[in-house]
This record gives sequence, C-alpha cells and structure tokens, in this order.
Amino acid sequence: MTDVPTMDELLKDSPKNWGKWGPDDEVGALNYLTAEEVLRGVRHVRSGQVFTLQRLIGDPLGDPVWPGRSPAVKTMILDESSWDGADAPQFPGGLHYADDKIDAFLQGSTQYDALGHVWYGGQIWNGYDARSTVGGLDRASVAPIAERGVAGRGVLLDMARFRGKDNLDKAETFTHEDLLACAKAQGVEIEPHDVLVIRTNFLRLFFEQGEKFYEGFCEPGLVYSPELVSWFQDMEIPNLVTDTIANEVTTDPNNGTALPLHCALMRNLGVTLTEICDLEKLAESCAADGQYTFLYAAAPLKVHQASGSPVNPLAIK
Ligand code: UVW
Repeated sequence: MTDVPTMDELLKDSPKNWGKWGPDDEVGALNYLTAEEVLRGVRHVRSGQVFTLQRLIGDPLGDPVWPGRSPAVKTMILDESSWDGADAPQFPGGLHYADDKIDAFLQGSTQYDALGHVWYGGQIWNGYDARSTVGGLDRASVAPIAERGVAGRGVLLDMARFRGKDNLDKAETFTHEDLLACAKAQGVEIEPHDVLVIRTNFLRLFFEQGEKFYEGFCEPGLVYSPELVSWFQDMEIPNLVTDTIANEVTTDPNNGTALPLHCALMRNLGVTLTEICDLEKLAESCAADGQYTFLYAAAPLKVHQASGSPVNPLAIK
C-alpha cells in the first residue's frame, strides 16, 4: 500500500491524556482503578472460583510470539545428573537440588506492555522523549505498573462464542459496537473503569498449525476508528486484556498501518495492554453460569526499565 498514513497523520485529532495525572505519571489509565474500583471488583466475587490467565512459559507445544521474537528457552543448570561425577558439588548432609533458568523475551508470553513500549513522532506516553527508551526505559517502563498492581472489575467479552465460532479468523475485525452487542447477548453491561477481557481463541490455530500460523500473519482484533478511541476515552477503560499476541487487528484493513490502537490507546490515552492470555477455562465457566464479571487482579513482574513483563493475571468469580 503506497498511501499508508503516518501515525501523526492518522491520529492528528485523536485525544490524549498526557498530563492528566501529572507530569511524571507512568501508569496512565490505571489511575482510574482507585480503591473504590477495587471494591467494585470484589463485589463480583460470588463463588470463590479462581482462574489463572497465564499461558505456560516454555510450553512443549511452543510459545506463540510476535514475529521476530523467539520462544523461551529453559535450561536445567543442576539436576540429579549433576551429582554423578567426581567434581559434583557436595553439601553437608548430602543435599541435592535442581536449578534452572529461562532465556525469554519479556513479551514472549502472557504479558503487560509498559506504556513506553510503543511510540511515534519521537514521543512516548505523557509526552516523554522517545530517547528515554535508549538502553532501557527511563520513563514509563513496566516497573511502575508492577509496583502499583492492577485490580478492578473485569468483564469477559467472548467474541468467538458471540460469533458462533471456535475461534476468530485471521484478520477478522470487531469494533466497540460489537463489544457492546456481545455484552448485551451475554446479559452484562460494560461499565466505566471496567478491565475489558476479550476472547478470540485465535491462538488455537498456533497450536493446530505450527509454523504455518505465521504465513500471512494478521491477527483478528479491535480495529481503529476515531469513534472507538472516543468510546475508550469516555468509558475511562484502564486495561485491555486479550488472548491474542497484539490486542488489535495487526494490520488495519482501512488504512494499512500496523498497530494503530497501540498508538491511540496506549501511547495517547495511557490504556495498559495485556496480551497472550489463556481465557479458555474462564470462558467455559462464564458460559456455564452466565456470570461474565469478576475481580480481575494482576501483578506483572518488577523488571527494571523493561518494556514489558510476564504476568499471571487472576479472574476471581
Ligand atoms: C508489539 O507491539 C510489536 O508487540 P506487542 O504485541 O507485544 O505489543
């Protein structure tokens, strides 16, 4: 496509929350999740069922990663075989132990994106200079998000089930109007400050197709429009959580840009993005008991100056 607009052109009139929470803010729309919002989430705990939303890091079946990233490599450093040889370490009393490590992209599995993870026009969230990312994020890294933690009312929007499919297809799009229709069909209302948890089950294809999954790679997801951005702004959505790698349709079919919602929602409004979640057990439960709301709680890892971090979010019903 030759006439793909720049983000500056596409998002010229798009709203920004820069400065709304002060000149040093690094957590953006998570500021909406006040103590009252946490209690609003707690009121949706009814049966005490806990669902973990993280995918297994180092899954023998592979890690679905954004093209260019590689799956986690886990290495055993010490195991019972380490104590076989003459040079084996000795501990008083005969203690043996296992040790291991992983070499992994911080965004190679279920993860929180830092607000400084993407940018355009030389500025990241809150107007900070994009040069502040050089050698590590001095501003808007994931660490402040990890420090505060995330808790509030979560609402599952099961777009795959709503469309009567096992999983959404490559490049299949939906809008905020579709989210509202999905919520209505589920008998739930999306409220201001809700953490939106959207199921597509698209990654099923990764486990079914292997490498073929990446041919003509274009994930399904939300598609940019000024109206959608205004809706997120009006609803004061703090956090968008999905089971896809990039939270939005990878290439916008209307303008050819890549990941414009990362720019409009994350960079400009400060909405935190959470990706590659496993929503299957939660979705089964919601469909069975009709309760699509829950306490959502997540504590990404505190990694210094990082652009993202692994996380195991909880949905508690
Ligand atoms: C990019 O934005 C490139 O990656 P992610 O899907 O981790 O946000």
